[in-house]
Amino acid sequence: MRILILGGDGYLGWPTALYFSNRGHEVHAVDNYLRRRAHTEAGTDSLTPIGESLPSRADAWRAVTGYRIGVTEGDLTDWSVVEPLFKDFSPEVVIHYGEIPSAPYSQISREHAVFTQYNNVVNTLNVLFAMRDLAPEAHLVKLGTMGEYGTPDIDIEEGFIEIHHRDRSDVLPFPKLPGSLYHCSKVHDSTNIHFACRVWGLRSTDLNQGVVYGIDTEETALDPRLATRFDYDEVFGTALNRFCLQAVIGHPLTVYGTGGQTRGYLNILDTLACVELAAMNPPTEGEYRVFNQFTEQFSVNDLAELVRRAGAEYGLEVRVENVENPRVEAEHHYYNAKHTALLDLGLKPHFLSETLVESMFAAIERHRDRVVTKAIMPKTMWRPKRRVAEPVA
Ligand code: NAD
Ligand code: USQ
Repeated sequence: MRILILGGDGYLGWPTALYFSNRGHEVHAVDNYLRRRAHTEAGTDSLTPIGESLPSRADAWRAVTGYRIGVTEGDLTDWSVVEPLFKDFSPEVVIHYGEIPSAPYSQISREHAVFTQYNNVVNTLNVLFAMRDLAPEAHLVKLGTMGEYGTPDIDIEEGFIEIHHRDRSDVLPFPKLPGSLYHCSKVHDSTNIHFACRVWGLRSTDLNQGVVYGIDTEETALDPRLATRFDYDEVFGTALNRFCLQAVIGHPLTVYGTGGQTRGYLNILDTLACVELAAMNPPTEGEYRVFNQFTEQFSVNDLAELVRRAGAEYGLEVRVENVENPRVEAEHHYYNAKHTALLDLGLKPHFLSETLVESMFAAIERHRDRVVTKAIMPKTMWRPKRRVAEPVA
């Protein structure tokens, strides 16, 4: 199949490009290096050294395997990039990772919030119009997030819920309670994609993904030049990846608040498997479906305890510290999210284990000299600073 991968230079996009290319698909990857620029501006970098550009990464892939990945270096908010891309490549599947993925980034300032929502919403709108006019039969596999639902006090369904109201009932989108302005951008995307399916007849799978962990995939492990990025800083690093790095460098694990926050998690290997299952089992014309993409749910305390235990086995002395929670989020809450659609399609999950955590310790140790320690502690606060009344002269 002809598979277009948007955000193909990113943590998940690059391994996805390799995965499909390795299975004989024609792959084209697009990126504008927004993520790399955000790190340069903040004085941080991926722990793992990554190829200097998409073309150089694609050259390395060709040298190692003989397979070719096409690339475009361009901004998806720019129609003059998106239109020729769809005209020339004529994708059958569009896998859309190409957004700002960070909740803290969107909470840094007004400018960061506006940029996050502009970037994510506008580039997805461009993709929808390109599909409507140039690839109406293609299947959009869009990366959404479990964080669109928030933590309601009821079970979370996969995208839709049957509501009975004053003697009538209907199946409607599950209510959304996004926890950051980044998560809000994903809700806006979902609304726009659902509209495009209902009104233009497009077909799409919205993958509401949980938090991803892991470093290596079958393909990235073939050669150091094929590594994907791995981030641990407060803005782009995610919980378990951060905890593993903190354990290796002897930094206390940064549990925010009391640590009861519970989320869905999955191994990066399962991200690839889920995206493949979605791509190979497309929805019908006009269908908008939602899969909850995670394999297990954990509290932050569960993760910290697992890393502490694995550290003890590995010979690391791991300390856990409850730091002031920079976010506004429930720390004690009910959480039970359905996630059976991908299992029904055949997903065989890689569950989290001490062995996996220990393999992450080993991979992190190889690059520990690259760690920027000052980027670890959280600085981005969700609540605005209180205004203090001006003293009366
Ligand atoms: P990432 O930042 O590593 O990858 C996104 C890529 O998209 C980056 O390389 C970035 O440069 C590119 N990009 C952003 N805006 C673009 C634009 N306007 N034009 C072209 N390229 C652009 O993030 P990731 O962790 O790989 O996440 C990929 C997707 O999965 C995101 O949409 C994210 O919201 C979603 N997601 C990630 C996780 C996770 O734990 N990593 C969990 C749930 C959902
Ligand atoms: N947390 C800590 N300590 C840390 C880092 C995080 O206690 O050092 C806590 C957070 O407060 C939160 C939980 O761990 O309660 C998860 O935080 P995270 O930073 O790992 O994940 P999040 O901000 O939710 O975002 C990540 C990805 C995002 C994706 C989302 C899926 O960056 O792209 O949308 O996971 S979900 O969480 O389901 O919304």
